[in-house]
Amino acid sequence: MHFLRQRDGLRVPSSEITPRADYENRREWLKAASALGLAGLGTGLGLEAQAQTAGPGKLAKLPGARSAVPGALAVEKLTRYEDVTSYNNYYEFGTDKSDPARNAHTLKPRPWTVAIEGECAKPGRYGIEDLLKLAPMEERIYRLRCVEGWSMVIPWEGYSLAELLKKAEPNSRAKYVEFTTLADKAQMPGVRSGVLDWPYVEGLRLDEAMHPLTLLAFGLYGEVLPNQNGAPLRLVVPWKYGFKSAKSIVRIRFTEQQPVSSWTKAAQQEYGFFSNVNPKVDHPRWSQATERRIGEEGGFFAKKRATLTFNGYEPQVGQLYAGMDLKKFF
Ligand SMILES: Nc1nc2c(c(=O)[nH]1)N[C@H]1C(S)=C(S)[C@@H](COP(=O)(O)O)O[C@H]1N2
Ligand SMILES: [Mo]
Repeated sequence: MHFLRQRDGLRVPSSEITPRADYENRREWLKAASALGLAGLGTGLGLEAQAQTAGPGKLAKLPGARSAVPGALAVEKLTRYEDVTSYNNYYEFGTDKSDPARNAHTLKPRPWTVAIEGECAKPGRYGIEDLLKLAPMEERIYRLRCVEGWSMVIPWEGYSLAELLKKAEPNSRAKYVEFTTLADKAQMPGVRSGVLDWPYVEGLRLDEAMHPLTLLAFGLYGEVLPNQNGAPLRLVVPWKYGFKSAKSIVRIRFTEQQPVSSWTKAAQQEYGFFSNVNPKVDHPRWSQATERRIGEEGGFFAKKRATLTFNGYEPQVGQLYAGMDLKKFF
């Protein structure tokens, strides 16, 4: 099924089976909103929260209220669930795009614990059930741009990572946040290969990690994350290349020094610490000016989209990098 999100925030499945009650509710809400002079205020009001992206009914439901965070709802056609869950990068399960969907059934997302450590007043360990209840679940529609030159538009369920980080009360020495993900040979066949230096480690500057758009995701399409997409919890940092969005996180550490990410370790000249999506800074081996939207390929005539600075999130995150030379700090 394809879903369209229209400018007014209405979401219409292409099969045109929008539940009638939902539609009626919305009409009522629009009437009420215009009476109050609220029309055109956009997302995040009243009945918006009722609209959910229909899931495929494969995994446990995980509904999220439509997010009110500015920029959190991309107005774009969603990538099909089938594509989101069968075309993946998750090297712990193999390096082919089809490997994670085929191999990740051995990942055990329960029980699961995330350790919070380092430069903070309240380190601790959180079980997945507590994390699910830590803050209200929101639905966010983000563009995800892989450094390889493809992109998707995915409805995620989760909440701002800041909700969890602030509970730990980072101290004045905390300048960065390091994320470590599971590396278990028993569950992950790819960890026996030397393709990366396991475990997979990523990092963000503290202000990037605290930005409301930085999402701690537990689900997609209204259901819990499929294993291949990083169950039971992962990051989604929409203005950065996909590899910054670490899957199946087991440890979060506040640090004074800039963390060394697995991809930087593998090829320092190719994968910088920031890795903000930037059409003007090419990867040493290929251009980053355009991208291919998964599901839109048209063979020989495939249309390429222009890649946007900060993946289109410049209004929200541009000021984080004011005065920085983005060619140097790539
Ligand atoms: N642990 C871990 N996280 C990871 C990766 C990985 O190989 N291992 N791949 C990254 C890359 S390169 C991308 S593009 C995204 C892909 O997320 P998706 O498969 O859910 O689209 O996950 C990122 N997170
Ligand atoms: Mo990627």
